[in-house]
Amino acid sequence: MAVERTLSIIKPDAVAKNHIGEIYARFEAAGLRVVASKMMRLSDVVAGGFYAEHKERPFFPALIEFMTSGPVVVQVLEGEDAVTTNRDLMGATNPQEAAAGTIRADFASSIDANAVHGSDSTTSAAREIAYFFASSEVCDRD
Ligand code: IDP
Repeated sequence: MAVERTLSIIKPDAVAKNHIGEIYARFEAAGLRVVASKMMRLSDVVAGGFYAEHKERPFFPALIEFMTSGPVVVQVLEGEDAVTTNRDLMGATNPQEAAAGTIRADFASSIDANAVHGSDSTTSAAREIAYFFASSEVCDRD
């Protein structure tokens, strides 16, 4: 296993329901360290650029409307196999299909409002981390 970094977003529904701390506790219990973090409200342009790969999908307008509906918390997580570890913690995209005990099973209400984002590969992680953070904003914790 290798130490990796991954980009995580606590989406507007989970922020509105005040689940930030509970979600951070799950990252930490799984051995992931927060090495960068900020709360922000995404503009249409920033949310659209982040999800550009989904631009032609029918759910894209609803996705952008949702992601801009309230503040999000964006973080870089670091740890052994961080990309897969975080995806396992998150559970399936549709919370009705997410395994018991995952973040989406416990905190998400629908496929639109599904509590968290996590990079799906180390390649995506590198792009997504650079999208939100300057390298000076990501801290070494060794
Ligand atoms: P992921 O977040 O599990 O990686 P992606 O396929 O990358 O899932 O989709 C990005 C986001 O777009 C999802 O988290 C979800 O909020 C939304 N989404 C994906 N598929 C659908 C759909 O079929 N209907 C509505 N929203 C969707």
